[in-house]
Amino acid sequence: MIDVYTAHTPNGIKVPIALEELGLDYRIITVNLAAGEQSRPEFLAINPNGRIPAIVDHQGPDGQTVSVFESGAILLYLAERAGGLLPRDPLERLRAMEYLFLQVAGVGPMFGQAGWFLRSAPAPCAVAIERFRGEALRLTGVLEARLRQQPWLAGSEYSLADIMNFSWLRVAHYGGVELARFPAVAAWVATINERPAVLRALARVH
Ligand SMILES: N[C@@H](CCC(=O)N[C@@H](CS)C(=O)NCC(=O)O)C(=O)O
Repeated sequence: MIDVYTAHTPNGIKVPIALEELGLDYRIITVNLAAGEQSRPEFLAINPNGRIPAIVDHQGPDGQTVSVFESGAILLYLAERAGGLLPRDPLERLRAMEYLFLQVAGVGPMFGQAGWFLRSAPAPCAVAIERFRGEALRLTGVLEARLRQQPWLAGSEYSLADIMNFSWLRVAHYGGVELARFPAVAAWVATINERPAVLRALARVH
């Protein structure tokens, strides 16, 4: 059994989706972000960075209990544990890694900051909105170019790279990005939205 500490946010839905796709048993433990539960000592013992998602796998390496934080690390751990969501073809595997790290280092931070400055900043800051929304738009263009060439980010196969990026692009409007301008990304989001594993995962995360 895998305990998933999470909430219904772009980063928070990735792990349940991956677990559903891989057919692994898991239990959701909702972290109330508004109440600051991510900063409590018992949660910091699992993720010293104080962010969701994090997991505790009670059947980790050598049967030991292990905790993992950072969504990219968690999805790689789960993919290797279950033997899925990572292409076997070496070139496609490499592409999956590229788009996984593009999400972690680019798409997530840029959309996150764009959304914060657009919606939550205590005072308007036009230069920050221009910078972060501009980067979110540019990165969506990178995904658009890839998805015009290939059905999935790794290439021919759905992978953890799609789950990572989908989780942000399905709420692209949060970062001020209209998907009508990016038809290949919009079609890819719509396709992933209908996957049974995605529907099951979204119904379980609150
Ligand atoms: N790079 C991290 C980002 C995690 C993250 O920022 N999670 C947000 C929710 S989407 C969070 O926990 N926010 C709580 C806070 O800011 O205090 C990952 O991919 O796991």
